[in-house]
Amino acid sequence: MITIFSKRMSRVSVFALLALGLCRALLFPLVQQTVSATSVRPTVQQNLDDLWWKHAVIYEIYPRSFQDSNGDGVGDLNGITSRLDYLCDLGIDAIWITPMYPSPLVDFGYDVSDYTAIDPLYGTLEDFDTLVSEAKKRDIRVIMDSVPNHTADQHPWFTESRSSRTNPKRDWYIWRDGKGPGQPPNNWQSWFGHSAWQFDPATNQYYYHHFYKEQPDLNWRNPKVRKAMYDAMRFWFKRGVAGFRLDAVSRLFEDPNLHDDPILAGQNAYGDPNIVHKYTDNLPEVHEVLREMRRVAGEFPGDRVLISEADEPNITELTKMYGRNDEIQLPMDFQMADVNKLSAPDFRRLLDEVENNTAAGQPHYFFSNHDQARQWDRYGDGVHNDEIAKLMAALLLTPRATPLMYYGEEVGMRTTPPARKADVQDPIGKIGWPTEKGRDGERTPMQWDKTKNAGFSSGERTWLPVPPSAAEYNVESESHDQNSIFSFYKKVLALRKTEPALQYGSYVELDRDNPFVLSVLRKIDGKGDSILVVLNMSAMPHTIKFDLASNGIKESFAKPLIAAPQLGPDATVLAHFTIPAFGVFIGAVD
Ligand SMILES: [Ca+2]
Ligand SMILES: [Ca+2]
Repeated sequence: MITIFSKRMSRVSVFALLALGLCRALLFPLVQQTVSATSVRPTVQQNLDDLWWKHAVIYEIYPRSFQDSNGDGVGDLNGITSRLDYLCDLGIDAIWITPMYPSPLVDFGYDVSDYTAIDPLYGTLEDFDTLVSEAKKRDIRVIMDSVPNHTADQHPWFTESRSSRTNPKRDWYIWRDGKGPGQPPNNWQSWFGHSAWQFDPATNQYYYHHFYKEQPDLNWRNPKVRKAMYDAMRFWFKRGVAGFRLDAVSRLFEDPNLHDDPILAGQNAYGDPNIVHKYTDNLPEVHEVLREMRRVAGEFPGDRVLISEADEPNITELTKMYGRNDEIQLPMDFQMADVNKLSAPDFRRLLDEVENNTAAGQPHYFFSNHDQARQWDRYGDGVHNDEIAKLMAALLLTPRATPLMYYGEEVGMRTTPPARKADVQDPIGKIGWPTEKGRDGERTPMQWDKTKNAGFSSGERTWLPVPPSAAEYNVESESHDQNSIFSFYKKVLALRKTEPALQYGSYVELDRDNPFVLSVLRKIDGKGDSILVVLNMSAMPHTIKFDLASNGIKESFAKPLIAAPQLGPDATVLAHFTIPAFGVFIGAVD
């Protein structure tokens, strides 16, 4: 059960109103009547705008799967626009939409053939402009994906580049001679298997591709390439996008001397020798480009944000992404995402590391995305998955960080891989079946309601099947159930907006040696209550002795704000605080 104490939730402070912002003010005109929004917005609004990405909740939308507006079975821009009220009501501040550019769809949009257009499958530029302006009315920002490492092989730049060795765009890509007949220039491997070099008979040279052969890498050492890509970013900034999520940025540069990568023991899933991508990943030149991209973002008002996808292996590498506050504001933290087990010590250590990163950068956490199996089953134990889904929601939404949700996690969507090879859409799954079933399982249509295709599409067929779990796990059904995963997300997201400590408060880890329970205090000195978060990551109840006097807490018990399951009045006494199996407690302490 989830408990929210209505007395506290009905408290309307000036701060809460400001934090609620336009989005929710639109939904609750009564609140506007209580305190005039215009009379209180200016001073603090300035502050909030300066730091919008530090207190925002970002929501990733996989556009093929969110909402289909025209019955062709594929999600589209107008579909997203039609669901903005839903996102607003949920409490989302920004949406990141994965690529919608024209694309041959070899890698479902991560092979771009035009950086300044919308693929007709998803709509038109006018539809995009409508989405941005409608989102703005609800105080929701729109973040685009940027795919700078490579283009599609159908991009006109590559068509030109491959046409002759003397073409002006030849040097926009990485072309090299082979070592000899049938021998690629070196041993570099593609992320998706086999040699990273593709022979092109027209000019008798090889081109480099870190990903599929249909995704030739751009040559970021060429200033003309940089200018073209930065101009593409400017094109979208001018249309009002709030920032970019930069795909695969650590792969922007390769060793110009083509050193072979070191070989390791064993083979990978594609049957190739294991190697370290030493000479094609994380070269120092990457940071020069990130600084340039940040300057491009800085040409526009409104504190545009850069988010990076970079699978950084440790905190040192992750910290480099921030630069000196002149590179990425929000580097996605893959270490947190990929703990892959419920472990209080592991999460405590990682949260602590990022919290104390030497760049003082803002942490950016997520658990699921379009490349990762969904958290419902990845962290679930097969029995208590719904309880654990709420635990993971609290773990995502209560630390001092900018959280990134993935569409559908709020209703407990699970990974549903294709049952037959014939149904596989993701090329990885086609190559690797049945060992590797690809990423279709985490990209299935959004589960809105119990109607046809779960409300995703009126078409006869959807591009991926709607999972059977949609009958039970969907927005409509769960919104009528106070104990649902969806209701839990809504309550925690709402609490973030009303409790300053959850948005801006410091982050203090408590009971640090506990092997099962993660306990955290969020606190702003002299401003509102402190918030105690207790997450039991084990299947057994645990009793904890909290002594918070040194943290300036005078009361001897915590007042529950959200708890799942509900706790009895004795349970929240700080001296012997009892948290049930997989229990979540979020409470106020003074
Ligand atoms: Ca459609
Ligand atoms: Ca590259």
